[in-house]
Amino acid sequence: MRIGIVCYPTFGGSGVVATELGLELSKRGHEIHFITYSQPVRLELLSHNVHYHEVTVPEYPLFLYQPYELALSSKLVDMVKLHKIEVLHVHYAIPHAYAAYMAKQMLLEDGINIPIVTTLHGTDITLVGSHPFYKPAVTFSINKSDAVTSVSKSLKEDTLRLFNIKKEIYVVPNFIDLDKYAPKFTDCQRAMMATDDEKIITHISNFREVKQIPDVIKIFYKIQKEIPAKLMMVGEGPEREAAERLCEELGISSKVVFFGNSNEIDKILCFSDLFLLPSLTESFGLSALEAMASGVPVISSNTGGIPEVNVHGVSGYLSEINDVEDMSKNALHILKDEKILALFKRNAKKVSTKFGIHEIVPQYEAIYEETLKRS
Ligand code: GMT
Repeated sequence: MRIGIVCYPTFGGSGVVATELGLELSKRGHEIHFITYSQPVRLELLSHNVHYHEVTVPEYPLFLYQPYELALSSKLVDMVKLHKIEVLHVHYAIPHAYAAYMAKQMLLEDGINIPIVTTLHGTDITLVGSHPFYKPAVTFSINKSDAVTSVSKSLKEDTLRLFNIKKEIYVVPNFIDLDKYAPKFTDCQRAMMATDDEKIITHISNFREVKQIPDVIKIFYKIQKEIPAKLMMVGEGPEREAAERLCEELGISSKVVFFGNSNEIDKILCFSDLFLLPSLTESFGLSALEAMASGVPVISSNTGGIPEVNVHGVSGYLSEINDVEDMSKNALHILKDEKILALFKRNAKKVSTKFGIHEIVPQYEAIYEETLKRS
């Protein structure tokens, strides 16, 4: 199939999933066209069946807000016609599902009926999409999609609760290329980060409020009071500066490394002992899955789709949101005993195999085929 993929090209989970999906589909023989405003960060290699088309929005002083949706829908029309794209798969409803619907209508004028598959990722529903300013447009574009998928059961329930949805929502969980996380680094370069007796704790996110960054620091503060430990903070976002200040106030700056955004999280996870994800809400928690695939147990909040990924008492522990005390206690339970740590590491890896790329991607292929048959 010739498939157009629309996504945010940044480090966020939805863009990562869309990119990994496109790359895997290309390996399975499909022709993939990424259509977005810059080359997706995980799209390192373009090949004969992986193409990238940039959406440019010319600046015009009249506009306070440059009309990205308009530029995107026009680009979609042009690319569908030029490359004979058969299906459009849009990741993150806002504004992608809306722009795709407009493109579909324009293409119908030329006798082309392109199916639209919309994948809901989380904040497009829970934090942004349900805002009254966006809700009618988001509801409309979900209902007008030819197929709708969500990355967890929890997100499906949230969508049905928050919007008046008339379409079936298929749950297609996020996935991971387990081969990428096979223990291929013989030298993990752990020694560069910590001494042998120190445990390495890691957090990876976009440092937004929803990630509860102060909780990450507070949990680590309690851990390092009991055992030698280092904290790796990976990612960039609005809460980073405050987090660095909090580390200073608590006198733990020398034990915390802020990496910024990284394309090499597998290398960082390779030397990590524990992953922290105390989010307020999380439709899936792709970073937790990436940690588990590297054999890193997860201490997380019990919210949204996280319990569908992190199995309590097996791959890690779940606690109530903001229960720093419980999360620290669970973290220390795992970290203090080498045998328990080894068991949780093995378990985390095992649980992650439920989400292997080769199991999940065919589910998307089946959805594309079904929408094509109907169009
Ligand atoms: O986590 C974020 O804030 C980024 C956001 C995104 O769309 O890029 O992530 C959402 O989609 C990911 C991929 O499906 C999920 O793993 C994340 O749980 C989800 N984030 C939230 O629901 C907060």
